Amino acid sequence: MKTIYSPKHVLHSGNHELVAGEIVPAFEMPSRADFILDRLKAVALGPIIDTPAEHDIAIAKRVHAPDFIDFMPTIWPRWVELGHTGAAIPFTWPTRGLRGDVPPKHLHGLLGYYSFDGGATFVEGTWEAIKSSFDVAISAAELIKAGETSAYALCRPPGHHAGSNFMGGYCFINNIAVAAQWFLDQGAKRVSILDVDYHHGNGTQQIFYSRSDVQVVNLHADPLLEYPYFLGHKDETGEGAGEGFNINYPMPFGTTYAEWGANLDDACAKIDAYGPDVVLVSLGVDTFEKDPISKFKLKREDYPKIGARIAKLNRPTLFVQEGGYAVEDIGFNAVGVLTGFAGR
Ligand code: 6XA
Ligand code: ZN
Repeated sequence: MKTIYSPKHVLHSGNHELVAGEIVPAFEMPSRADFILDRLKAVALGPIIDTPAEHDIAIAKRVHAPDFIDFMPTIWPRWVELGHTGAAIPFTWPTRGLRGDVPPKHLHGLLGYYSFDGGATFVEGTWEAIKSSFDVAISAAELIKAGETSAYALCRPPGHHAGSNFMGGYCFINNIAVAAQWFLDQGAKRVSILDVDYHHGNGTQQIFYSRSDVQVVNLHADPLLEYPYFLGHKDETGEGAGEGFNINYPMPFGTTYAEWGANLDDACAKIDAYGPDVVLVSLGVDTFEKDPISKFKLKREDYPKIGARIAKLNRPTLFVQEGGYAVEDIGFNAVGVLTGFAGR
């Protein structure tokens, strides 16, 4: 299996986040990609291409609002113009009782208008890293189009929390949603997205919620207990033409592979029934027992089983990196899924 990666991800670094009242270095940090790369090399999964082709950002506008995409590269220059030196971070959101339909003119207001939380923060190189992550996803999709049966997009920053017109939760462009749309635009009729990250992929769900050409299947921590809190319940099954094409498996804290794997089996049966031309996997490994921000109990030896189960779908498969913050273990877990898929 080939990997696509961009060294430019490192331009998105030094970010902080607010956790339980304390400002701490963001868990989503560059070393995550380094540990994954090290492990990819150690197991010799396949060639690692670190020069993804540049793609037209118009591709991202097929699932994101053009004004949202155009806003992102302006954030850092405008932040600096205001005299700010720290990272750009949203802090006021148009929630219930406020006008969410009028974009403010001031940058601080716009940051809130285009986000759902304060978890997507900008430093000088953030836009370049976002663009490179998008390029990685599309370049990996091109490998599948060219006949590879699988590929791994080592994306950073991740994407599954980003919706059609909002960022949040470390995510800016929804890499997997953009890739799904790209496959359809290239002639695919049906695409399945299987999101195995610990957190519900609210952005991916929102983007495709009323569509039948992309099936979205999410395994995640119950939003009654866990971030992103406001989406990911079982009764969210899609709407209109999309009715029945969104499937959620919320699970309690402490979930082990016995329950999680049973839900994966069920999810895979639903994907089989849908019959997609290609399967896209939002590969988060923050389900790991030692993940610092999560509360599932998957073990290192469980990750190859995930890959092996997905391989049984026997369809072209694109893996797109999402979360996972136990950095010393992230390589074993993420690459474990890929080696399991490859039958070893
Ligand atoms: C915010 C938690 C963000 C979780 C991001 C993530 N306190 N998503 O891993 O998959
Ligand atoms: Zn996550």
